[in-house]
Amino acid sequence: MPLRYPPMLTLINTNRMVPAIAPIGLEYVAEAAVRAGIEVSILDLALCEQPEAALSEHFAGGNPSLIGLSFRNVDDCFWPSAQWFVPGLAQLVQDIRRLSDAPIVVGGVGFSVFAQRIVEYADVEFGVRGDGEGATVGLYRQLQNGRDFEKIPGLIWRHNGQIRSGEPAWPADLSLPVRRNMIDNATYFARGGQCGFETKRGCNRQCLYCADPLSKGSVPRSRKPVEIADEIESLLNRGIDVLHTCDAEFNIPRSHAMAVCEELNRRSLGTRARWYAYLAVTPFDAEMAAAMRKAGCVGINFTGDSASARMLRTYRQPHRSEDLANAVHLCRENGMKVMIDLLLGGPGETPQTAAETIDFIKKIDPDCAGTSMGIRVYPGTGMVDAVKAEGPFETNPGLRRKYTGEVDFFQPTFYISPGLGPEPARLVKDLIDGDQRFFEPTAEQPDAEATDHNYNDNTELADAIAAGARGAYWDILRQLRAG
Ligand code: B12
Repeated sequence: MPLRYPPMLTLINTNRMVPAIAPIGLEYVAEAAVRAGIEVSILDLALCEQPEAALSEHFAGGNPSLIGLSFRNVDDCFWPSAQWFVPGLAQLVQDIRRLSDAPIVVGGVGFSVFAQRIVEYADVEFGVRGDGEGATVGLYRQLQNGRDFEKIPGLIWRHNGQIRSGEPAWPADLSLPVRRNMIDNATYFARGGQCGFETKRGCNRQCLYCADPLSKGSVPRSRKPVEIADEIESLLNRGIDVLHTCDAEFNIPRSHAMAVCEELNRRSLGTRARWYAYLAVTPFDAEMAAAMRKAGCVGINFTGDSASARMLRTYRQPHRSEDLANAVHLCRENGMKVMIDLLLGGPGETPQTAAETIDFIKKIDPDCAGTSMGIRVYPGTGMVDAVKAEGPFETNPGLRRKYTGEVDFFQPTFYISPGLGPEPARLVKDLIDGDQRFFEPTAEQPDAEATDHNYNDNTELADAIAAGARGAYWDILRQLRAG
C-alpha cells in the first residue's frame, strides 16, 4: 500500500458519459469538506484519457483516510438503450481496493434512488442517501474519532454483517455558499456546452413515474437567491456564461423561482448569462415568463408528458392541454425557446391518446418535442403499483428489459403500454410523420438507427459542442437539424 497521507478525503467522479456534464454534486460536497477544514483531493475520471492509469497515479502518492465516489447515473433511463452503470461502479471499487485500503463511501442522485442495493452490489463500506455535504463531513469526522455512525444524516453503513441506515439526508436549511472552483468547470464548459446551477432540492409533486422525491425528498428546500446569484457570478467571471438549472422543476414553488429571478435581475445578470431550465407546465404565467427572460433564461424544457386528459390524470399531472398551449405561447412571446418533453406509452396509453397528444403538440408548435417511449420503472414510485395492478410482473407484456430472470427494478426496466401494439415506436413515428420538431423514439430492433434524444454517448452532440455549440442539448440538436 502507498504511504498514508495526513488525513485526507479523496473524491472521485465516476461519470464518464459523453458529452461530459460537470459533477456539480461532487463539487458541492468538496467545497463543504474544505470549508469544514478537511483536506480534499479530487480525481475526475471524466476528464482523464486513461482512467486506470489516473487511478494508479493518484493513489501512488499516498493513501487517503476516506474515498468518496460520486455516482450520478445508475442507468441512462432510455429504452431501448437501457445501459446500466452499476457493474462498472463495482469494477471501479475493485480497482480502487487494489490501490488503497481506505473505506469507500458512495453518493449521488441516481445512487440515492437505490442506495442500499448499490452498497451491497458494489461491496462498499458506506453510502449516503440524499444530500452529501453534511454527511460526508460527518462521516469523515466519525472515522477520525468516534465511529458513531447513527449520528450521520443519510448514512448507510455495515454493522455486524448487517446493513444499517438512518433517515435520508434532506436538511430543510440549505445554505450552500459555493465558489465553484473545486473542479475544472472551464473544461466541462468546453466539452459539455453548459454548466449547472441549483436553486432548490426536493419536489412536492407526485408524478406517477418520478424518482426525484426518492433522492431529494418531497418537500422543496430552497437555496438563498443571494447565494445562487453569487455562484452564477463566479462562473461568469471564469467565462462560463451558458448554464442549466439542476432543480427538478425550477417553478416549484413559483415564489422561489420569482425570488431567484428578482436577485439575478437586481444584479443585471441576465445581460451576461444565458440559461435553460426544466419547468413543470404549471404554474407558469406572463409575469413569470417575463421575469425569467429578463434574468437570462433563453430556453425551457417543460415536463409535458401528454396532452390527453386521461393520460395526464394517470401521470398525476395537474396541468391540462390548454396549459401546454399557454406555456408555448408565453415562451414565444418572450423570446425563449421551448421544448415539450412527452412520455408516450404510460399505463392505459392507446393509439388514440398518443395521436391526440402528437396532433395537439403539432398544433401548439413548440420549437421541439421529445417523445420518450419506455418509462423507467423505479421502485418506490406509483409506476410499480400501476404495473402491479395489471398482473404478475413476469408475464406483463408491457415490461421491457434486457436482462433475464425475475423482474428486478434495480436493473433498467421500462414500461410501454401493450395497447400501443407490437411496434410502439413505429406507431409513434408514423404519427409524427416526419415532423422535424419531434425527437422520435428509437425502434426496438437491435440494429435500429438511434433517432431519439438520448444524451448518452451522443457523438453528434459532442462534436457540435467541440465545434463551439453551447446550450441545452435539445436546443443544440434542434439547431443541428435545422442546418
Ligand atoms: C439537471 C439534470 C440534467 C442536465 C444536466 C445539466 C448540467 N449542466 O448539470 C442534463 C439535461 C444535461 C441531464 C442529462 C442527463 N441526465 Co439528468 N438530471 C438532471 C437533474 C434534474 C439534476 C442533477 C443535478 O445536478 N443535481 C444537483 C446536484 C447538486 O445534486 P446531486 O448530483 O444529487 O448531488 C448531491 C447528492 O447526490 C450527493 N452526492 C453527489 N456526489 C456525491 C459523492 C459522495 C461521496 C457523497 C457522499 C454524496 C454525493 O451530494 C450532492 C450535494 O448534496 C437530475 C434530477 C434531480 N432532481 O437531481 C437528473 C438526473 C440525474 N438525470 C438523469 C439521467 C438519466 C440523465 C441522462 C443519462 C439522460 C440521457 N440518457 O440523456 C443524461 C446524463 C448526462 C451526463 N453526462 O451525465 C437521471 C438519473 C437517474 C438514474 N437512473 O440514475 C436523473 C436522476 C433524473 C431522473 N429522475 O431520471 N440531466
